[in-house]
Order: sequence, then C-alpha cells, then structure tokens
Amino acid sequence: MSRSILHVDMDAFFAAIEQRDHPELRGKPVIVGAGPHERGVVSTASYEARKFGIHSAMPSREAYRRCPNAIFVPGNHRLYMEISRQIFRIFGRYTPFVEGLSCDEAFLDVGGSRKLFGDSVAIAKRIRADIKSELSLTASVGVAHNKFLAKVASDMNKPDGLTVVPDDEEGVRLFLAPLSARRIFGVGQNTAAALEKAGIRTIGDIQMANRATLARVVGENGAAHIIELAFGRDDRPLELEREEKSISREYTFPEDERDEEKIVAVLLNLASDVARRVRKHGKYAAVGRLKLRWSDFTSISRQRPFDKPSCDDITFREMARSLYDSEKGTGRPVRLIGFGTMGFSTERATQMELFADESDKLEKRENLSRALDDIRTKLDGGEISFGHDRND
Ligand code: TTP
Ligand code: MG
Repeated sequence: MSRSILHVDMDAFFAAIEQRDHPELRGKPVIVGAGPHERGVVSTASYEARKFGIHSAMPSREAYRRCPNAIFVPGNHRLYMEISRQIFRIFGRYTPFVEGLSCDEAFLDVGGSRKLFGDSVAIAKRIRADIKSELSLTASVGVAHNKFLAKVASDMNKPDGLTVVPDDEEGVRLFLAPLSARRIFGVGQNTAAALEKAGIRTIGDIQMANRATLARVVGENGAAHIIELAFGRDDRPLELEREEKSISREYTFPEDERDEEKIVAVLLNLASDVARRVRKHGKYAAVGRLKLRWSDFTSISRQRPFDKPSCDDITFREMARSLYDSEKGTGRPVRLIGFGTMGFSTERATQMELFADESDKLEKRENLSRALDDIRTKLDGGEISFGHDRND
C-alpha cells in the first residue's frame, strides 16, 4: 500500500495567528471568539487555554469560569481567510490534488509528486517547513495510504506533529487498536455510549468484536462501516473542486465599432475585470485569449501563454493589448470583443523556476492589483475605472 495521502491541519489556527501577530499573547491562554461576558461561544483556544478544558464551541462565559486569566480576542476573520489562502498556495506547490475541508485543513494526494519532491514523508516535512518559515505558524500532518488514516494521524501528535501510519495491514491494526472508538467518523456521542454499554471503547475492541454484537448496536450497515474503518480500510477518493476551465468576459458594442481607441479601452477594462475574478478565486492563469467578432459575424480567437502564471491587471492588459495588436489593421468594424484566461494554478510559479527579477516584477504587480481590490471593496462595491469606462 502506497502512502500518498497527507492530511494537514493547522494548530489552534485563529489563536496561533493572534499569538504570532501579538507577541504579548504568546505562551498565554488565548481565546478567540465571543467576550467573557457575552452570549457567544469560543471559536478556538490556544493550547495553553485548552489545559483548562476550554474548546471550540464552548460558551465564552463557561470558558471564563474555567480560566478567568484567559485573554479573549474577538478575531479578524478577513485576516484568517487571507492566511488560509496562503496555506493553500503552499499546498499547491506540491500537488494539484487538494481537497479543502475547512479554512485550515485539507487532504493532499502527493502520489504524483514524489519524483519531483521526494517521498510523501519528505513532502510532508517540506510543507510543514514552508508553513513555519513563511507564515510563522505550525501545522500537524498525517501521512497514510488513505484519508481516514491520514486524518486520524494528523490529530495524534498535535500541536506541531508529524505522524506516519504504517503501510502494512498488521501495522495499521496495531496503530488503530489503542485509539478511542470516537475517532471513527460516524461514531458520535450517542453511538459511543451505546458501544460502551456493549463493552466497546477502543478501535481494538471493534477489531475483536463479533459482527452481530456490533450490528445490534449500530445496525447492519453501521457495523459494516465501523468494521472497515477499524481495520483502516477506506477507499474514498479525494473530492476535488471542479476546476473552472476558463474565466472570461466579453462585450458587444451597441453598434459596430471602428474607433480603435474605444475598442482598446473596452478590451483593457475587460482584461482588468478578468484579472480581478482570477484573483478572487486565488488563482493564477497560464494563458490569455482574445476573442473578436466583426460586423459580418466572422470571429476569431487568439491565445498565448503568459511568461509566468499571472493574475494582475497590468500583465493581463499587456497580453490583451498585444493579442489585439497582432489582429488589428484589417480595418473591419468590430461587433464583439472578449478577453479570457485559462490554465489555472494556485501558484504564481514554482520558486525554482523564477528568476528573481521576473518574480519581483510579477509580485509587485500582483500586490498593486490586490491593493486596488482592497480599495474597491472598501468603497463598498464601487468601481474604480481605469481610463475609459466600458460603456462609453
Ligand atoms: P480546527 O482545526 O477544528 O481547530 P484549531 O485549528 O483551532 O485547533 P487544532 O486543529 O489544533 O485542534 O478549526 C480551525 C479554525 O476554525 C479554528 O481555529 C477556529 C475555527 N472554528 C470555529 O470558529 N468554530 C468551531 O467550532 C471550530 C471547531 C473551529
Ligand atoms: Mg486546526
């Protein structure tokens, strides 16, 4: 059995970010969520706070009762989501096969990445190291040959743990045996209580239980499910987000248009729009494409790769302009113009591949574009237009 699945889960995610950004919170019980005298609940607690039995979803008042010295912070979800995107970008360096489970947690299939980066354990180490050095945060990782085992493993040595599951049947059986039956998904509080009445507490107990006993507690189907998992058998594939194949925009002129300047102005605005949407998806595009339809309804599309996967306005506009420049001169009036991009990745480029200068330029352009995105958002959905408006 080949170990190719990683389960990565950030440690005390929101709280760790607060401790990272506010050194005075380090080493202290920190609670992100509702205030100590408010009605709401704890989003998460630092490991220091967990010693007091505080956990996610506990009412904040209860958390305060358990640890009056805890520091409560309301949290900054926008920041957490941005950091989540950065983490997923790191995953994308090592494999395109990523199933995100939440903002801080994902399955990765690195089976096809081993030639490039070394075996699965080496890849797990690299991902942990990247997260630590670039984001100053820790992640726990489980390495196994299926999703269930990888997820169980990532949780076993939290925080900052790396756990590798044996890849032979007997090794798996022994690995799982001491763990609580609650580790099996589908075994909630009620099922666990019912199992316990039948003398079953650990996964090892399930391994040794007789099927009929289990079926009496959880039904035939439940028993089949629990037994499979108790022996670490799980063949669920990763659920990959269905990739959007292209992001594009087009514009039909109200009347056939001959004015080059107007046509270009519209095109550049379309390119900016597309760039914004690509950024919003956290993607980088490999290829730019121009579409033109003339007044006689003949149309063409022309495409060309970017030098490096890109997502910024300037690069998209340059591409749009250059594709258009190679087509103009026919003098025919234009009916419709469009710009689109394809070939998405979550990384600008692999680090090795980029020369420093080129990388710098793209990064600056990207940062500038993202800064403009922020301003646009702050203007409450208002648009800043570059040069001409699309509809003039
Ligand atoms: P988790 O991964 O469940 O928890 P965690 O990262 O804080 O701690 P660890 O993985 O080390 O046990 O959830 C990730 C983030 O999601 C968490 O930091 C806060 C948020 N969250 C909530 O807001 N409410 C919840 O009930 C849970 C479980 C998580
Ligand atoms: Mg986590």
